[in-house]
Amino acid sequence: MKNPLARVAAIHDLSGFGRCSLTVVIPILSTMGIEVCPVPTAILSAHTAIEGYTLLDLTEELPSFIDHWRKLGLRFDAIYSGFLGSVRQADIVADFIDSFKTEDTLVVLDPVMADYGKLYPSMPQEMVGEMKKLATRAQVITPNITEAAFLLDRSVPEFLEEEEVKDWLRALSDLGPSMPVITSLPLKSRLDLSTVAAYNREDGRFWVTGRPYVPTQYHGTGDIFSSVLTGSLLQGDSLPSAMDRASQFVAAAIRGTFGYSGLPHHEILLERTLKNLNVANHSDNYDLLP
Ligand code: PXL
Repeated sequence: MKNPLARVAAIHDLSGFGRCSLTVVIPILSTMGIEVCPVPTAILSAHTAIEGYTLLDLTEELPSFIDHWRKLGLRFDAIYSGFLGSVRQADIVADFIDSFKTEDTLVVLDPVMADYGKLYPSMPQEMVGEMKKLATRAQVITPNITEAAFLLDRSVPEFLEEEEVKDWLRALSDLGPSMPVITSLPLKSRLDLSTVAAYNREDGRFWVTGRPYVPTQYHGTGDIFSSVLTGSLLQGDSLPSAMDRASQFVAAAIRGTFGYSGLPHHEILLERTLKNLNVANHSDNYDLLP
């Protein structure tokens, strides 16, 4: 039977403090009218940018957890994976995709491992190869520019010309995904914007959108972006519309936070902006990448 509401298996960590991964995936997709079934990869006291965090790796628990879902015969409209608690979990996620993916399942991989030129503190170098393997199974992949560089064995660029962006997107698509999306893109002609670009291999078109750059760094914005993108695609939006909605929402969430002073942990005040996801008339603001 078809699920009455779209249902997503969300394979991410649960960080108790610091709004990222499941604590943003669940509210965003729920607000968009989508059921979220979390597969928690690890439990942390706070995300790994907050000093002193604790991490309980749930690798051992996952096979029986997932086996129960197999026995229940659950069906998913999307499988959306993000931060993994160990390198071994990549094989578990691959196995999950192989057993639950049907012709109609959207597979989204956010290859969470790095930002600002560096791997996250808990990420071993081997995770890069594992994410590459997982990319072969995904339709949509949403690396930031640092993660894209790791996936492609390239160095993180200071800026990129339009033609180079197309080359990066084509190279990501060669790893498997028909719809690669790169965030935090340093596009030379738009360095004043926080830019996102995407490629749809099916029709050969490249897309770009951006929002005025805000001079600060927040954690969890990649998770927010990928969650809105996933929800939007499940609601039937085109790739550029979904990319644009996600970019617009992240920008609104950042501006809803930036005005406050004295927030020590660079956290997005997500709840202030969540209701925007239900605003009826989203006006699309994307371009073809020339
Ligand atoms: O936002 C990505 C992310 C997810 N989960 C954990 C993290 C991070 C980034 O730092 O530490 C635990």
